Amino acid sequence: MSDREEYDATHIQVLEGLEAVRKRPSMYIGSVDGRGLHHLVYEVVDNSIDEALAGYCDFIDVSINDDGSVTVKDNGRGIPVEPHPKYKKSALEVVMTILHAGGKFDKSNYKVSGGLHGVGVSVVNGLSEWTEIEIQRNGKTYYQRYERGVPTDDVLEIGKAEGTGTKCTFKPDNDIFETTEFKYDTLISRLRELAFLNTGIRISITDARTGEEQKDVFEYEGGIVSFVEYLNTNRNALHQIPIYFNREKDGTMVEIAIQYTDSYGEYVYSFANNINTHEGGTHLVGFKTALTRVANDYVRKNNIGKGDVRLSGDDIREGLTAIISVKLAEPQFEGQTKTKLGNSELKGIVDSLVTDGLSEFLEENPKIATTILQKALDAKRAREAAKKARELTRRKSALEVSTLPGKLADCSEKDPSQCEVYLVEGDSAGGSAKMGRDRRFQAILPFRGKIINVEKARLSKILNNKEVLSLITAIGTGIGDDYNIEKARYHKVIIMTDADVDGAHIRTLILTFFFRYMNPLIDAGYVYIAQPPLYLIKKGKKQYYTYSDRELKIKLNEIGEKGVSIQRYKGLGEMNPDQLWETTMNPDSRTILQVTMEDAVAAEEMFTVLMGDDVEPRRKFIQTHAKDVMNLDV
Ligand code: 0RA
Repeated sequence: MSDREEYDATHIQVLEGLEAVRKRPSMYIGSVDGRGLHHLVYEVVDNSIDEALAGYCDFIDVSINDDGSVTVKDNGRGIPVEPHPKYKKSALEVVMTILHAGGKFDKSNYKVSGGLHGVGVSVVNGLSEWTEIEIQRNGKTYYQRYERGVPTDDVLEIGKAEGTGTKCTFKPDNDIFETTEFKYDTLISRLRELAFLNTGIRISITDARTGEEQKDVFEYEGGIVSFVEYLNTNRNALHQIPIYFNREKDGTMVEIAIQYTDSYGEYVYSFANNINTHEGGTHLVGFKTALTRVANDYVRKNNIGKGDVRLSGDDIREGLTAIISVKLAEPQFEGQTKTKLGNSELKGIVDSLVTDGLSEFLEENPKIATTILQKALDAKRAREAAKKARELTRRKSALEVSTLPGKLADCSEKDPSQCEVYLVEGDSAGGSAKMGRDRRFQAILPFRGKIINVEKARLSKILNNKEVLSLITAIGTGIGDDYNIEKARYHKVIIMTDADVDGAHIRTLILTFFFRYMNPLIDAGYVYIAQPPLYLIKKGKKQYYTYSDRELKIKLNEIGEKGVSIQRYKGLGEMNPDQLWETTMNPDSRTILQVTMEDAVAAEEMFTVLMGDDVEPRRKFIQTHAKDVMNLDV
């Protein structure tokens, strides 16, 4: 082939590649909703993280700009701009326009990201209305712009440069995404997580949108030890400093940090190459196996408890907060959501690290060891007592009782996939919802007051709570180990609370309960949050509802502010049935937020910070996040 023909051939290949991305965006980024939108940012940031892990970058700056675009800037080596030997054009242009081209220049790069998101920055480019890249390299600044993935010009030299780095600004395409509004809080939790998982990188984020200005900087010298301390902010630790061990073997790095608290939950998170392995995998299995074995060995050797005690994995993990982070060259991601680590060698590596590290720790800290193991023994006794009580009474457990709660106004449709249940705070709102609903497929379960905080109690006590019980029977799936998602009576469980701090608190309590005991319900995508309007604007005969302060401002600008009256809804009870239906319940006009498991850590933060004993962190959190709490997107 002549150069010309070769150029044409690659040109066509480029267009076809990005055309495919635009035609089937979900194949590349999972979805075109808010989640997919945020993945664009993670994709670009991942490339900078790779550069940092290769040892060339220690600073990443993310900003949401006023025009809705996002900029990611790093101080790495800068994407090469020299001509690419195969494609006969700037390497930068190749990376930006050819699918899967990224990172192929430099095999020695220790690429750690690229499991879930690693589709390449060209995908981001293809799904953006426009993208602008600035590279600082060789003492010069280079620039290229693209529109829907297509370069508008060659790479241009636009000035001098002092250091090196890459700056990428992109504006997600409205034609592709259902929403193009970035959420600061969603970005924050992932960026904070990345800063915890990669010690020594400073990651800053700025929201430069009018009315939303804020900035945060994350840098954790303590790495995952800081991560565990952070997760336990609001819990009472049984030992002051988290236990930490790490090991490197054949290019695979394993790091573990653990800390016990007096809570009853288990908070173990595993990561592979910075990706949260929600579905677990070999590293997690290695961890759990070793933990249970070491604990039992210690109990036997030191004669803790009386007679022949055998702790189960659940016993020894009660009150445990842990991060397991592995970095490896060729991760195999398996499972339904590709978040299960499959590499078999990891089981042994993690097992032996935990065995050595934890045995040593327990031997050297007998006091802490006794405290931890006493707690495990308590857990075991509680479990056994609950089991005995069940067997003795031979009474069908409350969960199996088939009668539906009296407060439930059920729907007439029987096919669960068509059915919705609204969990409504307060009797008066419950009344409006009952009148306003479409009774064919919408059920209403009103509840009063605060439901029990499941973080603070064992299951047996939780089941004494009336509100929780009616929730369980209405949903129909059972809870915990006996969970059966097939029995779900509704495929949409919609939490509808007031748009104030109390409402947020109640919603968080319910979510905590779902998160801990009905996890598959969230996983199945059945849990939603209703979005009642915050304001009713009236101008002449026209009425408008707006759902956030930002939307209110925009609407007021649009309609002019003369002769306008604004009503702020304090509670659902202020709306009449028709209004409630129109704004919040009518499937044709409402917005409901699907609750996802994607960021269990963010949920965890929300739950612990809001639910903890300490009033001060909660007050602070609510003050700084009041509006996000109301717009919770777990
Ligand atoms: C490959 C080679 C080199 C740099 C990069 C990739 C690179 C990519 C990105 C993406 C975002 N920030 C980045 N920074 C660097 C450099 C090879 C060399 O200079 O020898």
